[in-house]
Amino acid sequence: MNIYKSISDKTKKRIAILIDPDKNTASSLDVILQNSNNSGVDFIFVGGSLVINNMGETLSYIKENTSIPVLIFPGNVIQISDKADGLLFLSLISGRNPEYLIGQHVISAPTLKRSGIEVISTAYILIENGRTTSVEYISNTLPIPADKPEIVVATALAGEMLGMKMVYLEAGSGAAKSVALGIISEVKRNIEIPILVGGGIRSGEDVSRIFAAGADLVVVGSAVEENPHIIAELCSAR
Ligand code: 1GP
Repeated sequence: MNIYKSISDKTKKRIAILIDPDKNTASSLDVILQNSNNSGVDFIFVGGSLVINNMGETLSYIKENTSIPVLIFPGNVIQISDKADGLLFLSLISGRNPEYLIGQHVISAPTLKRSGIEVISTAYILIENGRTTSVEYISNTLPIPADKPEIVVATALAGEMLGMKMVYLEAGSGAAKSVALGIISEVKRNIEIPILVGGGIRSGEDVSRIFAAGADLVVVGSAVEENPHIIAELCSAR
């Protein structure tokens, strides 16, 4: 399957559930996967800022229990695996840390090439949300201030002009506030490539508003970890 082709189909809105291998046991994974299968989740993302548990084992377990396409959402190079269908090749372009702009990419590129999984170049843009997030701390970068939409737009445009295939507007996992709707709509007005939005999204209502503002794909992690039964509500907001 061509994952990018499916994400860039502008006639459809997509829901991705984010699974952090460190925060799930086999039994909590089972409930998430059952709900995802029953509700028609579009993608499963797997990853996190840290990830101490075995990524390969979690990916294999997920693949055995669902036919939903699985993408690695890598926090670093050790999360790379050939057990997924694809990988978001994230460059943290809101930051100025070369390691997360290009360093980890150089180290992982030969392995990714050999793996044969679909690699999707993604402009990863971290936006301030009122609390320090793991990605901010681990990547040692500053998020873009939430009251500077013009900087977010300029950054997204630069990502598009550099040839990146998608933009991911990230408030950070467990964000106090998700990315402001005004920021999403401004980015939407300015770029053509698909827009992914994640961080702090907690309900079907949140999802509807974010889609209406212009997102093509919404990513939800923490709210699903706390209550996997919310997946049906998230999916019916498409
Ligand atoms: C984090 O955007 C994702 O990278 C998901 O965030 O855990 O807050 O849903 P949440």
